[in-house]
Amino acid sequence: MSQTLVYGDAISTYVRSVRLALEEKGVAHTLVAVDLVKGQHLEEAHLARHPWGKMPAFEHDGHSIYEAAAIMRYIDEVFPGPALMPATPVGRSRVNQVMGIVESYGYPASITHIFIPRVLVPALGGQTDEAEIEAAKPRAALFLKEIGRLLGEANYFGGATVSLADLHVLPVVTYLRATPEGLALLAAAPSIEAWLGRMNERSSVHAVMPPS
Ligand SMILES: N[C@@H](CCC(=O)N[C@@H](CS)C(=O)NCC(=O)O)C(=O)O
Repeated sequence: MSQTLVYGDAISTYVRSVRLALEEKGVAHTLVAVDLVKGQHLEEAHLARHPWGKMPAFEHDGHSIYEAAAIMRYIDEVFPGPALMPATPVGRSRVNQVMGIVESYGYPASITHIFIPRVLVPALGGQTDEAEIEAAKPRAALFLKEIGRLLGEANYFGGATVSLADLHVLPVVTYLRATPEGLALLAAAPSIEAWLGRMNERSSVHAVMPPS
């Protein structure tokens, strides 16, 4: 039987997105622990899987991939279960656009420059750079505004059913919401708050992102 392996830390947003895709497809997988806080992603064993020193890395049937979006698209195409990409080119372009926004703008603003300095740095005994957070807030606000605009009146980013875009956005917005700055920004984004409520009812989310 072929093994499905995700290398990474359960707290990582991108590891979570990949595992959410596997859960939505109903695919059993093994999470091979790579401790983010201990810096194991920069050790030789992990650099052999991911030369850029990031997570996740993924293996299935002897095929190795890194880059969360590429892994998620592979999962959607290879495994049976509900389609996680829309059937139309317009729908797929919307999903791909939202995934690109997460990677290029949403993650850096929300995680790198707000969640990490506000939550992780002090938890590890460091000093929060308040100016870094202040500077990131307009970008995080624009992220929420744009994904809200792209969601429109739909229940999910790809339309009526959950898509890879929803699974890419969710861990990022969840961590953003765990900061006072994110909570305030989300108060001004009611459609994203409502979407979060829908997403948080899913069994995949309960499996991969237990409330902390
Ligand atoms: N472009 C990569 C980004 C992955 C990434 O940034 N992962 C974070 C964890 S969520 C990481 O490995 N951070 C470690 C570091 O930057 O040192 C992907 O999409 O997989």
